[in-house]
Amino acid sequence: MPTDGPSQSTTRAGYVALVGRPNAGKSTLLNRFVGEHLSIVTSKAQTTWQRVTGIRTKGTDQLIFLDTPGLLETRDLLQHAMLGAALEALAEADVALLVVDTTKRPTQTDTDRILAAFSEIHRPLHIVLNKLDQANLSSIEAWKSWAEEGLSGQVHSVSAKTGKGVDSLLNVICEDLPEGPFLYPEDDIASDPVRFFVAEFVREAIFEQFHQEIPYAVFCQVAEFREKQDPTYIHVDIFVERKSQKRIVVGNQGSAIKKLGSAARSKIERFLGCHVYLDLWVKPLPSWRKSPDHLSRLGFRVPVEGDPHQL
Ligand SMILES: Nc1nc2c(ncn2[C@@H]2O[C@H](COP(=O)(O)OP(=O)(O)OP(=O)(O)O)[C@@H](O)[C@H]2O)c(=O)[nH]1
Ligand SMILES: [Mg+2]
Repeated sequence: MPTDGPSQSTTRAGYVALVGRPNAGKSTLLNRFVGEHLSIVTSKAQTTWQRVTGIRTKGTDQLIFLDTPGLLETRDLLQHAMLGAALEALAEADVALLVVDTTKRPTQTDTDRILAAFSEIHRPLHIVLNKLDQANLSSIEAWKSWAEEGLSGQVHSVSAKTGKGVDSLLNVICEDLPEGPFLYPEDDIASDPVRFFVAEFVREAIFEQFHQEIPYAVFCQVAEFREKQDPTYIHVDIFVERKSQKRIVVGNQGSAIKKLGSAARSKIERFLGCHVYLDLWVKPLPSWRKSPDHLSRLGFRVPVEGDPHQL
């Protein structure tokens, strides 16, 4: 029987960028929206270096979430590429989510970096006050006043960690999606290649195990992936900037890399759902964070003069 009113099959689909200062909880929120540990999360700032896509299909709505690196102060070319990735996702999205950490009060640097990024953005904006589970009332109030002064967007309070407030935020975002067909099959939750996630899980294990400069000087790339054998064979190159860093990552008689391999393998096996033989090779690639050639070979989009996605 034909029905009156809007067709039952009207669908909405769109891109939703998660943007904010480093460590605000963007990746935790993406994982919560999607229901899977897709984007790596650590307690250290600047964990996410590239855009990560997570997809959630909910009835007749499809949300394609874009997790992004934090809006940081840029010092080297890698950080310029990271900031560029965040601004590019923001420019492409249909809806913007600004995620802020309410366990800390807003600073002048927060204001400067955020307002600079959002100055040209004329999309529906939701300001997400995150870490509600750990925040004190006065800093939540400080962020609420901050939001009223600087930006026009709906304010929501959530805890990405516990999930509080996340479902109602999701429902509100759906209202801002443009009408249109789904952009991905309904069951898809990710669009990045499996190799990307594998390399990211090794990097997550590095962030957890090492401190000071090592996590920020290391990049991982899958060199070989043989899934037709059991266990699946995966060779990951771990690029470091200096030989001294290689010695730290390998450790005394290989102790550090053995521990790293075991932690990373568990993460990858959980993600792939199969047994894995993980072969980690540590290779010096001098000053890779500053070299346009190395960065583009490692998959970063290197900013050029006059790039619109730079501040
Ligand atoms: N208590 C609490 N901690 C949270 C919450 N959301 C995220 N965190 C923690 O905050 C830290 C940073 O979380 P991420 O999700 O990696 O933050 P991010 O914004 O993606 O950080 P970058 O990728 O570095 O920009 C981790 O230790 C998370 O466990 C939350 O709602 N409550
Ligand atoms: Mg992140």
